[in-house]
Amino acid sequence: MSTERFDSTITTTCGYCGVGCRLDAHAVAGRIASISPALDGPANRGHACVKGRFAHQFSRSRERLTAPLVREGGSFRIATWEEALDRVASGLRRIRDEHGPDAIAGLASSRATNEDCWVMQRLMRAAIGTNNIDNCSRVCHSPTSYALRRSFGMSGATGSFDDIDAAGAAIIIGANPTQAHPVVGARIKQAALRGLRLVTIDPRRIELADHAVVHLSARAGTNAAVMLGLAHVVARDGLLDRDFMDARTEGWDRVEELLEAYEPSEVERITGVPAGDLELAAHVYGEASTASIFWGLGVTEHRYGSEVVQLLANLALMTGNVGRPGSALLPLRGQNNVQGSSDIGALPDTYSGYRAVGDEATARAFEERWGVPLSREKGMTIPQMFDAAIAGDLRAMFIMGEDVAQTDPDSAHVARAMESLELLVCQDIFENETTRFADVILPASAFLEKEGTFINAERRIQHVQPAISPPGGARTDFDIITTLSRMLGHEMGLDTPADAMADIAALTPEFAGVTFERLGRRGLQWPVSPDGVDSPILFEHEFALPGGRGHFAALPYKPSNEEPDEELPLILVTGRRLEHYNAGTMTRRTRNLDLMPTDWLEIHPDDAAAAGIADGELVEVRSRVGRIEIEARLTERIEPGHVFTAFHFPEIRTNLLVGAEMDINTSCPQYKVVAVAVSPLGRPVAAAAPAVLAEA
Ligand SMILES: Nc1nc2c(c(=O)[nH]1)N[C@H]1C(S)=C(S)[C@@H](COP(=O)(O)OP(=O)(O)OC[C@H]3O[C@@H](n4cnc5c(=O)[nH]c(N)nc54)[C@H](O)[C@@H]3O)O[C@H]1N2
Ligand SMILES: Nc1nc2c(c(=O)[nH]1)N[C@H]1C(S)=C(S)[C@@H](COP(=O)(O)OP(=O)(O)OC[C@H]3O[C@@H](n4cnc5c(=O)[nH]c(N)nc54)[C@H](O)[C@@H]3O)O[C@H]1N2
Ligand code: SF4
Ligand SMILES: [Mo]
Repeated sequence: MSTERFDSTITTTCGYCGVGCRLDAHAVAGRIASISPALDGPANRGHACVKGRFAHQFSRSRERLTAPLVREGGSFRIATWEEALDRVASGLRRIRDEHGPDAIAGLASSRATNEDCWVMQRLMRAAIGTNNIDNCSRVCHSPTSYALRRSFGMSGATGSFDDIDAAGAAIIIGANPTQAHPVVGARIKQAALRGLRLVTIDPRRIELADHAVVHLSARAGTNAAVMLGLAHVVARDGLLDRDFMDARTEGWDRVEELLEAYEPSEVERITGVPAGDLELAAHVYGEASTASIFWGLGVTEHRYGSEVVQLLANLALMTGNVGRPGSALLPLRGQNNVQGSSDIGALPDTYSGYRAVGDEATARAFEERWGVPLSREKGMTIPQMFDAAIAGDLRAMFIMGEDVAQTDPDSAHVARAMESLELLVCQDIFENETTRFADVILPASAFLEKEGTFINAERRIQHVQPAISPPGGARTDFDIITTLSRMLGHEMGLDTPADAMADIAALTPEFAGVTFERLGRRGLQWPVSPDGVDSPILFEHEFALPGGRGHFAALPYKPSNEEPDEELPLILVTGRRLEHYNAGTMTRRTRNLDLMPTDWLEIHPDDAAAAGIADGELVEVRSRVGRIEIEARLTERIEPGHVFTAFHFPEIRTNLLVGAEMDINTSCPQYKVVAVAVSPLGRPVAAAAPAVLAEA
């Protein structure tokens, strides 16, 4: 495409998923005219998906928030920035004075930049005085972060997407890359066509299963048994890398003992995976000279999600498949900047670089630079915040870019929490299910409208640049938060996002050498040394734990406590669709709505027949905590006993069904196993309204 017709072209980073595609955003008359993939993007190499490339019309949707809104009685009215920010600052000040700083909590947005999230966590810690700050990593890959820190000592992918091309074999477990990380999905598919030997593990026959040597259709919730079974066969059949294990690991003895119980036949009984398929998969991984593991939420969003990630790390340690090109552990981190929002410390228990808030030396360094005393107490996680709100202990929440009322589990419980707050401030680009409960709504800017950095799933810090300006009176997240901090008496002294990166670099060893100039067009993978050298591969010579060794974890399989029974005989699995993104606030305001105007429930023909359900029929789905209505569609690509849907449409309200079960170590919700009953309603499905784009 010729660029002569555009007023400007800016290279920036996609604001949807964690692949981190570099995009050329072309503007005409202050609007995005088109987006094309940057040829030199290190993750995307000239490719992009239907979201990054085409889903940009939301930026000038007539429904964008362009002025602050304040609640007056039962409705909202437009307010000046001065009035709205005054209301926020005086409300926060009053609650802090009357109930203490821990009566206030904030959420940083993993859709926003590192610099936005940095000032947000600094607002909570330094201006308010609490560690009550969290981000959506809690409901996503917090188990990955926890487990990688325990097994290896650092919370990030051990390699890069380029490892796809150097790998002889790969396991993809609980991830659906062709839908959720499409450019990586395409790279994996291309590699498979060239000979990469794939193992896929999923209760659904995902697209990449068609390119796999073997697909293991394990029952949802049984990943631990599958991983222990694979490890059993690797050990039994002499596929261990003894040199690597001796030189670089510890804790094998207890694992070796544990593995005895996981004979393939026993694993078949627990998981439904045929013993022969399990053995084949173990050999595909164990015999390759380079082998990588990719995983997603089908691993983490479970009661024992963090333990399963430790078992993935075990398998890599047993075979020496870590720290080399082609041998990587690659968690497919979800949001464009969920890696970054966590790295920079928008978490209740850690400062940037995952250093504990109780660590005296770290806390002192922050106090010295910021000039205020800081709390040594861990703050609340997102689910703890909701419980505390209902109990009356949490009085105010400041939510920047997260639609908790749609996307967090047990929507009825979340709604109760939101209603219990004295003050709810939402800072977003659209009204959403959560802003309904707000007292003040602040209009912010989307990724196409601001400067900063995102960190993708391969730890790559990439530059984000504005292609257009914010609409109407909307301001950048950075501007709003730093202004508010000033009003609360903490002047951050950060005029630009680049200043915030300097603050991060000064306080965070992994970011020591990061500046916007140094990022260039390819970005830098942390840790970045003071002279600017980055780290595409971690743990080449030693792990980041005391003593330098990787840690085996002896963790047995335990069943989830959300087992189906006679009343609720099916397992509901929830996840993603290609065309839409999470709460859908953005993609539902683009032509992607034409591609997918509404959602449906996937059900196996055998289960449908047993329940008397025809293809296309409206059904009721009932769980222990809620019910929804949705159209059923029959498919043989799902394992009998399971049904599947996504959560992108507020009118469907999938999360009314999900209960309070969560990962035992990180409180990541168990979105992936919900016992349900499905029954026909005998009413026709209402025709979906035709997509109308309200562009301003
Ligand atoms: N199009 C699109 N892309 C997105 C997003 C989006 O909303 N839309 N969201 C982004 C975000 S925030 C994230 S975190 C990522 C998520 O990316 P993924 O983790 O790939 O996405 P999911 O579809 O949630 O889940 C992946 C798979 O896990 C499987 N699964 C469920 N339970 C189990 C189990 O017990 N065992 C095994 N082995 N598999 C299981 C499901 O069947 C599903 O196919 O995607 C990101 N990219
Ligand atoms: N049933 C079920 N539920 C799930 C999941 C599942 O697998 N199953 N997955 C969970 C996971 S992994 C995740 S990550 C969550 C995601 O859930 P959310 O984080 O709630 O979803 P998003 O749609 O990504 O975006 C949140 C909000 O950010 C706003 N926004 C976008 N960009 C910006 C910005 O630059 N600044 C500001 N201030 N706002 C912005 C959007 O308009 C939107 O309202 O959903 C979780 N919910
Ligand atoms: S793959 Fe992810 S980062 Fe790339 S264009 Fe699509 S949504 Fe954006
Ligand atoms: Mo996520």
